[in-house]
Amino acid sequence: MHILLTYPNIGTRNGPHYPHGVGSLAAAATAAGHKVHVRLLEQMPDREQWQAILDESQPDLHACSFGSHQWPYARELMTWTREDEIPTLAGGVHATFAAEQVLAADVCDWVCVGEGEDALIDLANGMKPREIANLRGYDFTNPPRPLIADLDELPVYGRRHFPMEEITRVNGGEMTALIGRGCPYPCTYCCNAAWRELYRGQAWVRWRSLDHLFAELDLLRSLYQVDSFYFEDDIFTLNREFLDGFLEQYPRRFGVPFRAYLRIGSVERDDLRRLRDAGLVMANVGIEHGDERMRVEVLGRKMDNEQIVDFFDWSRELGIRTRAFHIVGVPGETPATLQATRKLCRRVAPDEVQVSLFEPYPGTKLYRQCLEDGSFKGIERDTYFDEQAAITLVDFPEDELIATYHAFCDEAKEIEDHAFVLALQYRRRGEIDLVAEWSPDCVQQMGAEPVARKRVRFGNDERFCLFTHPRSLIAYDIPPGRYRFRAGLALDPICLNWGGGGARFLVQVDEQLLLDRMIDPKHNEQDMGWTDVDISFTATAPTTLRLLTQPESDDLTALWALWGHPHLVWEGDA
Ligand code: B12
Ligand code: SF4
Repeated sequence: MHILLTYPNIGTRNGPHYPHGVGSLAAAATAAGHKVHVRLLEQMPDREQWQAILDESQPDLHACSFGSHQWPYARELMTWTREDEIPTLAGGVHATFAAEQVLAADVCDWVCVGEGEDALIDLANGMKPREIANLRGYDFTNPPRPLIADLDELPVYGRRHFPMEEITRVNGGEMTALIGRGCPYPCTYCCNAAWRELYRGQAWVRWRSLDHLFAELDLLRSLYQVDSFYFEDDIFTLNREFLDGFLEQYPRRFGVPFRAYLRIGSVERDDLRRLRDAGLVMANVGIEHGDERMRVEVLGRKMDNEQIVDFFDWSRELGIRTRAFHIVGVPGETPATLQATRKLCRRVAPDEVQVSLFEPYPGTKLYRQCLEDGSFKGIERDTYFDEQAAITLVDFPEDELIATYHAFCDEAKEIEDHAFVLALQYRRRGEIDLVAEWSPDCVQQMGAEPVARKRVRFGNDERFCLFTHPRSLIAYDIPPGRYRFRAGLALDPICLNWGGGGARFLVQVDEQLLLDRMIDPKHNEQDMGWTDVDISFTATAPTTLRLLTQPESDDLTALWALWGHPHLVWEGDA
């Protein structure tokens, strides 16, 4: 059977990514002998474009996967598919926990409640829908089937139905993977508690074996350019036995950096050190709320502010970058409690700050509560980074909440900048670090984009950089002395797959040209990564050191030049 698997990722602001659930369905259906066509939709097609997709794949079945924010798009796509009389199955987290709503819209034939691999295969194999466990129709609700207890039974899959080259390219060479499924914590805003409830009596939290995981990572590395991995599981460190094995074997077998989600309270400083030594370069963590009472009583997250502060301090000391998530406008929020979140965020200064407006997801405790107390407005938002709140708050007028949310988002940029400087202080190398010494006053000329500071990594080599869009001129006043100027020159990896040419990097002291170097990795492979330069010079009087970048040609497309860890080493008096 030809199965068209679709995943609308429209309006989420997430960018193209590999959806693990859809991948697992594609792998399972293919292994069962079916012909799978996957379409990841980043923009809503119009009716004609959708028809072209249907005509191209000629599906016998349309299987659509979506979360709550994407339900309105999925609804439209399924309506159009039905006009062509193609049977349609809806599945995923929204269909699972809002099955009534999906069926009430009357846009598909069946809904899959829960894990979908075997249900999809049964349907594709021609079994009667009424006999397929997990399926719901308009006049029947079949019993659930057991969870897949052993995840190693699932195929090791090379993701060939997905545009993986494009996905890894736009994500800077990062390849995502899962080490298991599920999370055991009771957070009231998250679907994990709902999944656990659905599968009560069974082990919702499961892990793959290391062998199964590593076989997948090996396969992915053999098929695609993988510079780092990103383990997108809810919490990476839950299974200590798995973790110990991973930390021991991963660096030897793979040796590329990785990123993961951690939970404050379930990792100590030494765990972080071991993770860092194995390659963890970035930890994603939920702070969610700064008011301890709200965090525990409303969100169901048992952790105190002291633990949160410790976690960020440890990470900074160990050189692990952090990305922290915050939710604003949760039930019971007041201006004072939101202020507490901003205050804590400022205190811990994550390297990346994400602020979102609360959304009550079907199946969660807070969803039920917001329905019962009448605060749920019932609006459809395609993202939680929105201009509208999903619920009405008694003590926080909506216009004030939205204004404070925006103020927090603006403040987040300042916090990230502060985090950059703090991280730099820990990592400071070289006697005069020109990234640390930099201020906007040093910029005497800049191109289409502002000169800024940025952390950039090629493989394992991350550097604090000056980021410029040629033509640019950055100047520093320096005292007399004998110096060495050292830096790594590169074009930002995010521009490598675009057109355009290279950049010339020039260093001048006292009008004397010390360096004139062209870097053009788009046409010259050996310019990929950092090109290190080391130049000696003497300044007999106070002088100006100038770092210039120039475009090679008039084509300035994606020409982002980096001075990686530029610094001066003091070698003595002139
Ligand atoms: C990894 C992850 C991501 C990744 C990758 C997304 C992905 N789809 O893989 C990224 C970072 C990109 C992401 C983004 C977002 N995420 Co997210 N994410 C997760 C996480 C942690 C794991 C998802 C996963 O891979 N599970 C493992 C796979 C195997 O399970 P699955 O996807 O549920 O699929 C199975 C079944 O649902 C079913 N199924 C799925 N689709 C279909 C279709 C058919 C036809 C059938 C038959 C069955 C079926 O079968 C699959 C295999 O068993 C979950 C939390 C969780 N534990 O589920 C949150 C979660 C899915 N995310 C969530 C949210 C809110 C988001 C964002 C909106 C956040 C944002 N920044 O805007 C976006 C939305 C992106 C999108 N287009 O949907 C919510 C969704 C809540 C909801 N009701 O919609 C969750 C549940 C977390 C939470 N808060 O509770 N996410
Ligand atoms: S710890 Fe994270 S993934 Fe686990 S239940 Fe809480 S919010 Fe969900």
